[in-house]
Amino acid sequence: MAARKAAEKPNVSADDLKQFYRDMLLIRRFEEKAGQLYGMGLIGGFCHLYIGQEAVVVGLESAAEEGDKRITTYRDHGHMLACGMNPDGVMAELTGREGGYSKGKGGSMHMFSREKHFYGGHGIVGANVPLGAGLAFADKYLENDRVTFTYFGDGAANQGQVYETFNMASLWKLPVIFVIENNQYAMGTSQKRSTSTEDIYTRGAPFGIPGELVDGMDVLAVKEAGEKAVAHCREGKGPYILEVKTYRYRGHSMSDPAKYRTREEVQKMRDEKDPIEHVRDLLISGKHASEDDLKAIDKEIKEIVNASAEFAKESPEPDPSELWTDIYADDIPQGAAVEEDA
Ligand SMILES: Cc1ncc(C[n+]2csc(CCOP(=O)(O)OP(=O)(O)O)c2C)c(N)n1
Ligand SMILES: [Mg+2]
Repeated sequence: MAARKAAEKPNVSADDLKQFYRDMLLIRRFEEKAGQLYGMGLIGGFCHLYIGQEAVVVGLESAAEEGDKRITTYRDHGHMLACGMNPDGVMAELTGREGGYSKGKGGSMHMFSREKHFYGGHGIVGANVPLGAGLAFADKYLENDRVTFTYFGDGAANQGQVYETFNMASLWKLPVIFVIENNQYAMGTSQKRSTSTEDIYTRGAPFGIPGELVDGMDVLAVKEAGEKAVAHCREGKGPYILEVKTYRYRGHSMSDPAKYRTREEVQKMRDEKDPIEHVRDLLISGKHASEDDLKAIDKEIKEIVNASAEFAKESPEPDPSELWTDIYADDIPQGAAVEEDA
């Protein structure tokens, strides 16, 4: 893993640092609560937690502007919270309730928010990558300067459709940032076992797409790289690849025997590279916050997360008649989108 270059010289204000701490902690506590509700049988189906990877999405969201888009995989709760979606609606969707973002019909992997330009939540590995380029194509067509963040994993990076997408995105100079969240495992398969090259970010080179390796446990390094990639896209120079090296602390999904790595490996990462502890250290050592300030933030986050769990438990299950809704679009979405975005 790359050294924490940016740590010595924070490129942000004290308020920004506190916001990063808050945003990452919200994801961590939310995911811990989701894990608990899963254990209690309140969440069914698949559930992939983002614990350990928080700095990736929080750093990149800090480089985004209003109107920019994001699309990701099934490991998606962190992306939703980081772009400002309501924790109540996300938790209620996890528990399959009416108050959820997909009215309880989508679950963990299938939530969307047009308001926050969050385009899912996709269960098929690699399949969101061409969709992300499609979102960027729309923005190019509409001649605005928006950028699409398209997130996928190290495992997904071995899929053929990723390279078809690289080709077209480069040919048409689409404003898309391909964010490879390299957490070093694809389900139970390590990168070493499955991937021919160590540096995945170089794989855009044959298509003329610049790429960069980023320390994904350092939110400041991620922010810096994100800003560079965003500027590249907004200037009309086409796509950019960020391989963000990170680590997930929990299993691939809730049903993972985790036989492919040792407890010591996970513990070492937690002890030495934790992204939230990193920002906590910067805040305390730089005297930007006291222990009491951070305790107050912890308390506030805990309340938000507890409230989301209460909301999720109290929200009713969807009415069976909902089975027949939201299957086909009622209007012509292309027409509506053009009008709205013009
Ligand atoms: C096309 C396809 N093949 C296989 C699967 C099963 N599957 C789900 S997640 C996953 C591993 C993907 O790993 P990676 O891209 O590194 O993402 P991570 O889970 O580490 O975030 C696999 C093989 C799937 N969902 N879709
Ligand atoms: Mg992975």
